[in-house]
Amino acid sequence: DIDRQWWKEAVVYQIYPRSFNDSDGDGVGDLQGITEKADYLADLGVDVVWLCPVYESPNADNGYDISDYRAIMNEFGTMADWEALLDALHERDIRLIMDLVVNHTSKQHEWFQQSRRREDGYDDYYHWVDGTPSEPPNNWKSIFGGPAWTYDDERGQWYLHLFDPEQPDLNWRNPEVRDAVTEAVTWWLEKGIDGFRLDAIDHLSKSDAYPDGDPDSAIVGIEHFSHGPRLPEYLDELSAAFEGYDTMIVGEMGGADIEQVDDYTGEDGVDMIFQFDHMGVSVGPNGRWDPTQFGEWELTDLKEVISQQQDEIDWPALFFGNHDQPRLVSHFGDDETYRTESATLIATFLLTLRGTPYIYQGEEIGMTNTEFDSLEAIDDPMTVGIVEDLIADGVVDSYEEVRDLVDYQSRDHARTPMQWDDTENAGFTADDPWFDVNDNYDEINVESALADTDSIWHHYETLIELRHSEDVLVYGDYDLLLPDHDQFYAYTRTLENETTLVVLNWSGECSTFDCPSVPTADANVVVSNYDDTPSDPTGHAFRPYEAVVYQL
Ligand code: TEU
Repeated sequence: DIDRQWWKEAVVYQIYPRSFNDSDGDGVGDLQGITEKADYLADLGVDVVWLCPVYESPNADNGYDISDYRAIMNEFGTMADWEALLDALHERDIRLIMDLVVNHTSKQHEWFQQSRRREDGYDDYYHWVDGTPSEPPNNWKSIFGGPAWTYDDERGQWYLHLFDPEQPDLNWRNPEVRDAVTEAVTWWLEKGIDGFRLDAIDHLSKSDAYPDGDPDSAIVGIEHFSHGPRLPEYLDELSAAFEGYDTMIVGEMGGADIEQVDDYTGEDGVDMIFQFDHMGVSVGPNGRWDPTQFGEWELTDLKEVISQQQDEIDWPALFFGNHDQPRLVSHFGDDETYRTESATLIATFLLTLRGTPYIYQGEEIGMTNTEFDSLEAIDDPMTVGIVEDLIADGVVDSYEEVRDLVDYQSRDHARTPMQWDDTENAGFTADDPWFDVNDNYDEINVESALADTDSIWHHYETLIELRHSEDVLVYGDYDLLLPDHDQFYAYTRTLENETTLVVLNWSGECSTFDCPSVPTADANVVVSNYDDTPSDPTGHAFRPYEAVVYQL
């Protein structure tokens, strides 16, 4: 009675092409660079690649501002290069899902150009509102800082952009917009891809009018541009385009509550959703960019959120990092003394929870956050926009005062080039990289990880293999143990008569495990990040970040 789906049994690997591998020495990662690493991905054992946007784009937001949905960005190569990549992956039984950004386009997209000129058929493609150039239509803020509205002199109206001014929001109320999106989706499916990651889809539907938002909210207006009234209808319509194709569709919803997720999945929706509550345990009530409150988190809070996701979401999308987040070992582990131990602990967690796991490039070698000593060193429009707001609003006086927050939170941490070896530029490029390589590449790199059988990389490989061979890890029920313990995160996964126990000592201190409700006398160690873990966890003094999978 298991509802088997290939995308439930899959492990996904996310690639940020700009920073993955540069094949032609221009300092920018590219499609041929990924193809060169197809064997690398197959060796790691992943089943699906999620490719961040590779479409034509002026790169105001590194490809999340698309100017042509059916063309490849010049810097990344040609359509033939893309086809070669698809073939190389398929030959190795790796599927490919594309990132689809349809909440907004680039300002350079011809739809926007036609719309600002009020050309026939395109007049109503974006959110245009009358008003004087000095006063935006309402108080909504962009998720990237600053107002969510920009006045367009050419058309003489304001347009809405929930992200950068270069990313105008499409008007999904217009059925022609929805048809145009469906056409682009179908075009890619016909080219043989295996699905999509749908960007920022919680924002597709906006409130009917454009009323002011609560001025005290961390993102002013969010209640009017997240989970709008017509979102289920739009997703239902979009999902019709996937019918008849064997796809996996994962939607990103930065603002969805756990309770909302299942409303958008299933027959009339997508297969699964990235829900973000667990990423928020380390920030205060004012959200991610409050310079007075960040970085402290409690294991008991993480347990509560993850357990709620495990218990309430039909099929969770599992992730602890992506291209918008700090590096997972810096965020949830110890990126200094116990980097290897804590990175392997998080890997054990990711790959033994119920749901589909997503690995972000570099996690498999324990890549860490970097440091940004000035605003000029930052590429990410979100970090720049937010810091500028904090300074303009007088919350801080200078970059120096917000630097710790940036060093903790910037999206740029995830975007430093992949560290392949210890040669100059980490083997990422022969030229100057578009973005600085993290200084620690001489120590943290793929080449040395592959050579060391105890490395983080080999731990991922082992865990992926285990997940592929054990249904219980994919489909088994999740039951939390010791909910109030502040060092151990422990749980069982159970399927019919099989039980797996996972014990994670999520701390730099030793602690003795004792959980009378679980019979451990006949336990066996299946995987551990220490090589001499005894078979019975009860009474064992777990060492810093010791992470063990047992068969009971
Ligand atoms: O991110 C969307 C995003 O920023 C939201 O999740 C946001 O945090 C949330 O809705 C606020 O409640 C995606 C991409 O992953 C990111 O790289 C892009 O910059 C962004 O969309 C715009 O395309």
